[in-house]
Amino acid sequence: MARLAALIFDVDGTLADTERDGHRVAFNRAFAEAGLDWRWSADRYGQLLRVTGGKERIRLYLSEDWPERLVEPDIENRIKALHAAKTRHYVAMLAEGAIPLRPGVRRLLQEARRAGVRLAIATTTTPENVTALLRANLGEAGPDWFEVIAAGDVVPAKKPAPDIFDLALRELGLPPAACLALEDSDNGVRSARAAGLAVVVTTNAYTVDQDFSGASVVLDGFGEPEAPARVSVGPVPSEGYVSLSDLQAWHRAAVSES
Ligand code: XBP
Ligand code: MG
Repeated sequence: MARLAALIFDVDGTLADTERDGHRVAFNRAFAEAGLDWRWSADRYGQLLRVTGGKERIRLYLSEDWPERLVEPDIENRIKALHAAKTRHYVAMLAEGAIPLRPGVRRLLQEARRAGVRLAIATTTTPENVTALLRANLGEAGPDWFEVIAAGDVVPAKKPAPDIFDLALRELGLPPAACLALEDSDNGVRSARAAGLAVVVTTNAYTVDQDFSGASVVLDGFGEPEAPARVSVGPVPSEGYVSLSDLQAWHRAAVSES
């Protein structure tokens, strides 16, 4: 039976609640800076989250709200420039400490490190966003906690395609049965499952009503001793909050079922 050798974390929505008060705000700042009167409300942003990737999200917005702009000859360069400005704003927000890790994340990462369970990241977001989030919350060496950081445009297709999890597995040198994915969204679950991984989901306000078919366990967060997690699919964590031993047990059950 495969032992749990590595945890592969999604970033946005899983490690931290980055979307509504992070990425969305940074997009709006980039739009305003470029003199555009585009503004994404929290609700509109929720609709646009159905595609992963910031450049892809701008394209989706244009196709729905400004279709005539999508056919302008230099539109791809404009999208790239807007996205680069958005990354600059987002990284600056992180450096100011605007976005904390979700409850239980730091505790679980520390537990895994102590137990020799390897850590990896598989995310759609831009690599500098990941390192900025980890530095702001775990200190300068935060990114080094993760042996593999698979992020952004380095693969041909973003989630829900399996490519980014496939890349993380290749770089870890592990088969999917030796790993567990931690995700927050339907696109993330589909991506991880297509890569052959068992998945545990921690939902957030944007994803709570999504279809997580294929996930082993769905909870509202990892929880902490003083703030237990609520489970909607699968077993209840043994202490009320998710510990490494729960993840190991859930991984064992998922692998033996498959
Ligand atoms: C999150 C995303 C990303 C971020 C924006 O995916 O969809 O697009 O919203 O990041 P995941 P960029 O949860 O899989 O990390 O603007 O840097 O693309
Ligand atoms: Mg996510």
